[in-house]
Amino acid sequence: MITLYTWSTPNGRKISIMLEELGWPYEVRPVNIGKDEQFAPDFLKVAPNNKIPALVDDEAEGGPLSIFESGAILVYLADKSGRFLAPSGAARFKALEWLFWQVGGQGPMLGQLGFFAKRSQEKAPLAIKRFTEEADRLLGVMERRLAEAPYLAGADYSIADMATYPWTMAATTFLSDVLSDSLATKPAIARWLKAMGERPAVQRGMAVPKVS
Ligand SMILES: N[C@@H](CCC(=O)N[C@@H](CS)C(=O)NCC(=O)O)C(=O)O
Repeated sequence: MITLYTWSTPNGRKISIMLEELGWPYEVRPVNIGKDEQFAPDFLKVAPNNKIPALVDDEAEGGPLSIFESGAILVYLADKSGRFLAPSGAARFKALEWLFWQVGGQGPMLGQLGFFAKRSQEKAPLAIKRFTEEADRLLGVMERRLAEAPYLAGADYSIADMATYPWTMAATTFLSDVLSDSLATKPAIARWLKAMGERPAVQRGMAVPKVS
């Protein structure tokens, strides 16, 4: 059995999209980060960085395995299933390149923009300017890539797309008042968002966890 510790935020949904694409059964353990449940001692045992997502695979090779960091979890599931990431060669590294770009760049920068422009009571103009410009630059990088290839890794849909979709959706919704001008000039991202959003597994993954 696979257990996914997650919340209704972009980093968690990367993994529920992948699990839905694989069609594997999994148990969802919601970790309400609005109520600081990510600091509970039991969660710390599987996620020492106190952030979702984390995953436990009871049937891993060699015994139960817990993994934190969305990129590591996606690579684990891709290697275990043999899907959505080439086993070797250039295609594998193209996908990993864009996966690391997302995990180290697009996600954190949009996250900081969300904090300074939306969630913080105090408005810090320099921080908002800095992260708006960086988000715009990263969306430009993504636009150029998707203008030359159907998916981030190239011809094939991969874990890099699954990682990037939830944060790009946040750019079009939660962050739309800061990023709508940037997105309006990016037709390749719009085409990719549409294609991604039409996948039933992506739709199901984006609805995890069910929060009332
Ligand atoms: N680099 C981590 C980032 C995870 C992350 O930032 N998760 C957020 C939710 S999207 C979180 O748990 N935040 C709670 C907190 O910061 O206390 C990953 O990719 O897994």
